[in-house]
Amino acid sequence: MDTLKQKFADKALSLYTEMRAISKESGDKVVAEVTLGQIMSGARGIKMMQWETSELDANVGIRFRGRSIPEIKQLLPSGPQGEPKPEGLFWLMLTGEVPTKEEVDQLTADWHGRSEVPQQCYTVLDSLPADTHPMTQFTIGIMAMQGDSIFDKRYAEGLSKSDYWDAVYEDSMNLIARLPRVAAYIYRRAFKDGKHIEPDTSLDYSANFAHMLGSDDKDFRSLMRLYLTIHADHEGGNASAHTVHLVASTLADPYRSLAAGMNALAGPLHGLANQEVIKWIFEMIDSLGTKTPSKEQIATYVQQTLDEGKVIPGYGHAVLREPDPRFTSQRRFAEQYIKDSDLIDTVWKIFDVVPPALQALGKVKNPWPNVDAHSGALLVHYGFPEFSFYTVLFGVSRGLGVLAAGIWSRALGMPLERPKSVTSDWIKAQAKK
Ligand code: FCX
Repeated sequence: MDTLKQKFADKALSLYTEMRAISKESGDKVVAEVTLGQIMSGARGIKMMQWETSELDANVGIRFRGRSIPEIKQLLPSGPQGEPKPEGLFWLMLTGEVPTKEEVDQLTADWHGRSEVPQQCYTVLDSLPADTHPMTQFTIGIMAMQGDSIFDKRYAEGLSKSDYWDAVYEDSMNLIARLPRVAAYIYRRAFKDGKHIEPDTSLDYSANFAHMLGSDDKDFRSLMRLYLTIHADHEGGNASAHTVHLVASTLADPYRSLAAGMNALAGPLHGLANQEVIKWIFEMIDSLGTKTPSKEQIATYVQQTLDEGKVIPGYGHAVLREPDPRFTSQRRFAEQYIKDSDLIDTVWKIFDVVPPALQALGKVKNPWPNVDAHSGALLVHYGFPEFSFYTVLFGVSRGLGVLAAGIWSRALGMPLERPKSVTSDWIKAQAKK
């Protein structure tokens, strides 16, 4: 067994035993109340699942195994310019330990060794019109590889419950290894006339992904390391993570559960917001007739968007109540690496204008930017203006978190998820009580 798998197995076995005992001894303990308002507003704040890899604090933002984004930037082995490698985050999420540089290098090599994408995936993608939305292609590409599922095969042969995690681990590692190649294939066929670029396995996961997309710029490689790290996980309740968790709880294999989660990520209130942000900014620039709009012009355009009954993409969050540290880390990146970009200046002006405009509505719980408010401008700067592809980048990263969490779920023997629903009659009756 490789080092990562062995470390995980040791930790998971002892936590499994501990959790079983807690469930037996304290399973009846009441820990929370649920209001009618919560039931009627998308289950906000209801604690209803266990998720090992990260936890979201409304004010601090995401913590991966207890470490905030500024902390992981300090702690995790990094690329040459200091941005953390997502390989290290994956290790941390699975083991709770910060890996050494050697351990991260081993993981990079392991993923390279698993990264061959089966021909049928390319054949299926090639059968789709090239202008099929990249997220649709991504989900179909993942499903086209499902026949390779080790979990599926071993389950059919009579896999013991205690070995579920092992097969899910193998599928998850294979999928994570393959996702950048599938994503790059989609990008190059949709936007670069199908001129594909072979992987370079001398590079780390992120730099190789950047290379296959078509850029060997060292700053873009750094951006990819940061991007793939900060988008990976946001605790379990967000729509993509929760979907993966729910589908996997039926013992659907990682290919099926990840594909399901990617469809959730493709919604405009979730991951698709990263394309919506840049689309909205481009439309604003067109409408105002200037690439350097003033704050006053932006404020007028924001008001117009709100008056049309639309949301301002990239702002607001179901849990966060402060500017998203994932936004802030991208801003810091731009401050460090990018000089004189009108588009990035515009993103920063929007940051000054939108929060007071949303606060003035009196109903928006979080007027601050989320992760999607900044990423598009960075990608445009590095030569990737094709915004319909952006959510696929988010998806490659999100795969790391949700698949790591999925390995934990099977190792801890988590059961089929089945919360209770109620009808409006029940709600009316409760309201009268
Ligand atoms: N612009 C305009 N109105 C907004 C808003 C925004 N950015 N954010 C929230 N509101 C509105 C809601 O639409 C709701 O209006 P309603 O009562 O008339 O239906 C009201 O404010 C209260 O919503 P609130 O409780 O603050 O927010 P929710 O938890 O319901 O929704 C999201 C959270 C993220 C869906 C919401 O803020 C939104 O639509 N933002 C824009 C889309 C976006 O950026 N999504 C990406 C989120 C995330 F980071 C990710 O998953 O990638």
